[in-house]
Amino acid sequence: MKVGITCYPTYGGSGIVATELGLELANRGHEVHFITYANPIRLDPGIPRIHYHEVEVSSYPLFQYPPYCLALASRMAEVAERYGLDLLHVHYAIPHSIAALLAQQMMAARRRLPFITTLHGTDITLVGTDRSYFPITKFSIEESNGITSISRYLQRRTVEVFGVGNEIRVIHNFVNCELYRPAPEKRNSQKLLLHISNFRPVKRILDCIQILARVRKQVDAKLWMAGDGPERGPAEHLARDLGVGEQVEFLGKQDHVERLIPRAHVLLLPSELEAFGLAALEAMACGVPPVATGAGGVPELVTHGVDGFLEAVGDTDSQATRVIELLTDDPLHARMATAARRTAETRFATDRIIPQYERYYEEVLGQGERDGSTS
Ligand code: GMT
Repeated sequence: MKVGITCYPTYGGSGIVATELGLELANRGHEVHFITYANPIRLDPGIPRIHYHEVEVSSYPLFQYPPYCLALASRMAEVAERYGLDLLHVHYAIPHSIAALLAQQMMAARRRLPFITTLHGTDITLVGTDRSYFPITKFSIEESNGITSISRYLQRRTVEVFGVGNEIRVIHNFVNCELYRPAPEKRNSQKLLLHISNFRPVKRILDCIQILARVRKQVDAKLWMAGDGPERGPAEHLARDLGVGEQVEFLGKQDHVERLIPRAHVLLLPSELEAFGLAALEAMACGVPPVATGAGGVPELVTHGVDGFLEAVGDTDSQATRVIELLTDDPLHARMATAARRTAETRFATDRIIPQYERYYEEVLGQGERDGSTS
């Protein structure tokens, strides 16, 4: 198949999932065209069957807001026509889904160009519910030829919030278990906690600092904070206030988290809400047990007490207690690390999930052949 993929190419789970999906599809012989405003992170140049088409948004003094959605739609239609794309697959509904709908309509006189929207999280739970975006998000879901959601939680929320009637297929996120693998010999000698995110308020990164401060009352541990975003300043400030400034290292944005994760003993994911929690899955694949909150879709991934721990949002005391258990009880840590790796391999490895996308693409393409429609 020839697939056009659009996502946010910056740091963030939805862009990472889209990029890794494209790489896996190309690996399996499909032709993949990324249509985005920048080269997606984690996409190295020169990979066979992968193409990248930049969306250029020209500015004009009249435009207070350059119309990115229109430039994207034009580029999608142009690439679809030139390379004979079979379908478009957009990640994160806003505004990618609407751009795909416009591209489809631009192509309609010539041929059918179906599009699939994958919902990732805040496109539904936060941004999509904002009054200014609600009607267009609902419309874009209803008009998509296929909709997937990265967890059952998000599927349920989408129906509750938007009252949409079309099928939403759950295809969980995945991890490349060859790339993300345990490396106990690389584990840091001092106990190491790790957090990876875009440091937005929903990630509650200040809780990571609180947890470290409590843990350090019993265990000599340090914390690596990978990523960047609006909460970094407050987190640095809090670390100094709690007297753990020296034990928290802010690493900035990291391109190769698969090299970082195996060095840690525990992953912290204290989020207010996660539709899935990709960082937890990446850690589990590396045999690093997550201590997370049971918010949103995380319980579909982490089984409390088996391959990680789930505690209430904001309950940093309980989260710190779980971290201490893992850092001080080696057999427990080893058991959970093995179980976490097994969960990643048996339920979320690429060879389990990518075929679900392939089958879904075929279904969506087949729908058009059956009813001979142009959309
Ligand atoms: O929704 C967001 O704010 C961002 C999005 C992203 O691009 O990082 O994250 C969502 O998608 C990830 C990949 O599917 C999920 O692992 C995250 O749980 C989800 N974030 C939230 O639901 C907050």
